Amino acid sequence: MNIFMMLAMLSNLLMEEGSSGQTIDLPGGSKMEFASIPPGSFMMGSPDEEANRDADEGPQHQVTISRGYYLGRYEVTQRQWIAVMGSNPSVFRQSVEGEDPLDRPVDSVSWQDAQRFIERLHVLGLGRFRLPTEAEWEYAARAGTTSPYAFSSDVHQFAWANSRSMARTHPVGQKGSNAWGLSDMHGNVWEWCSDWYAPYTADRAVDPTGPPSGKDKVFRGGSWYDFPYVLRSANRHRHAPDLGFTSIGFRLVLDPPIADERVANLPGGIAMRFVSIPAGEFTMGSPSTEVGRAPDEAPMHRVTISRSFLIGVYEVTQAQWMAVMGENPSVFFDDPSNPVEMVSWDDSQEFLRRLNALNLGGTFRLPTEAEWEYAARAGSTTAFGFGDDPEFRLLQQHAWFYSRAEGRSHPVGLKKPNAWGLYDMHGGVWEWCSDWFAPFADDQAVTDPQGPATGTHRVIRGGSWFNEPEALRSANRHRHSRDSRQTNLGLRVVWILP
Ligand SMILES: [Ca+2]
Ligand SMILES: [Ca+2]
Repeated sequence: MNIFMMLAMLSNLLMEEGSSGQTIDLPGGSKMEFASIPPGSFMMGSPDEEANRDADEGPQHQVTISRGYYLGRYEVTQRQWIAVMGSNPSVFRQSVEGEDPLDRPVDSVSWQDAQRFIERLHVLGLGRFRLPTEAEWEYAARAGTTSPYAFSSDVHQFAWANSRSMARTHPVGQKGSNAWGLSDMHGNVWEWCSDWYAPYTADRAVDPTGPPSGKDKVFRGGSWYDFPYVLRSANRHRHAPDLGFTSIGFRLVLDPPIADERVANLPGGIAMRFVSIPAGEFTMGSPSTEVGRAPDEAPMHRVTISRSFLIGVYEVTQAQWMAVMGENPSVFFDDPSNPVEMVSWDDSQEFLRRLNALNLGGTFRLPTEAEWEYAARAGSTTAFGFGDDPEFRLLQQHAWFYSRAEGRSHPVGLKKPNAWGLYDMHGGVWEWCSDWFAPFADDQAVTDPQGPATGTHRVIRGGSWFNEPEALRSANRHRHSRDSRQTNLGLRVVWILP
């Protein structure tokens, strides 16, 4: 092989390396690097014969990770935490020659603190971030291995652990990386996962997310404080979500952007923008601990949305309603970008009938209640798409609601979108769903639920400019008779393409 062939091969390798990750620029010039993790299957947990194994690492069971994701190459550092949050909760800030303390992982952050960090990243509009599920974490830590660690050499060669850590954390990445380009999955600091802790079952699982509620959150990987065997890929640990420790930090998942946007061109040059929502699974309803939660949001149950769909980026505006219907019934009619209101559920059906008659391809309809909540959550399990916000401090950045809306509706899209690019899912105007209202039946998992066949009221969702913050939560349910017209009630459209 000549030198040019070697250079060509090397540049190919570099290009593959470059294209297999993502880099996010944080405020103040620091960066956060992510490695691309492929979909696949693995055996989660440890075999009975693994040395120093804990009973809760079994039974081993097959887990499929159905979609690729990006996982932080490193634990979140103190520098990154400061860039986003403006403060540093870490204990290990001492100066050591040849080391920048800010390159060490942030420590002493609770699971809830990690959520606040994620919320802040969302507010900054830097992408769709979350903690890894426990399954995603172990899958990535193993990087294809089935051995106790992702490495075969001495533990201290590849991880900061107990006797050689000098009783502190170290700058991330000093011990190299596993086969998938991830550093310090073993040791340095433990890493919070999104799951509530629960014992395993032997069942095969696809994209498990843990139980819908619990007492303790999972963290993984062992730390500077722990004996080497604690750092094993399968080892599980847990704590209450409001506690921080000097041995626990976290790393983040970056989900791929949802870039698939479609435009329906209405008469008169009026556009209606839609974004593609992926098929998937989520937990519908809210936990009893959620601030403002109502009894009809229970029981929580798993819902599968079996096929992707397009949903309006915005509530239907008055301009769009007029383009299709030729008239504007709204009370707040001073701006055509305001959401249409004073439209009943029956009116919305006539709007959709005429919209479908334009033959723009596919079918337009209202979202089901399940599709609506799935889209509002945008992957979140918190009270709002952007986080729990129990004191409603962040809500005004995302939504129009009572006490912040000056007693009226406002143009769509002025607040921040959720992680899937949807505006005003919280607040603005309530949005009609296709379902008749009924209590949730039970906690059994369901696929593409449509609501009952008959009823007296249609579901509305999301709260409005006239409601208190509690009503704007993703799980909150409300209803009106199908002929009811309100100044704070409109709609958003789903588009199903063949
Ligand atoms: Ca670690
Ligand atoms: Ca709304």
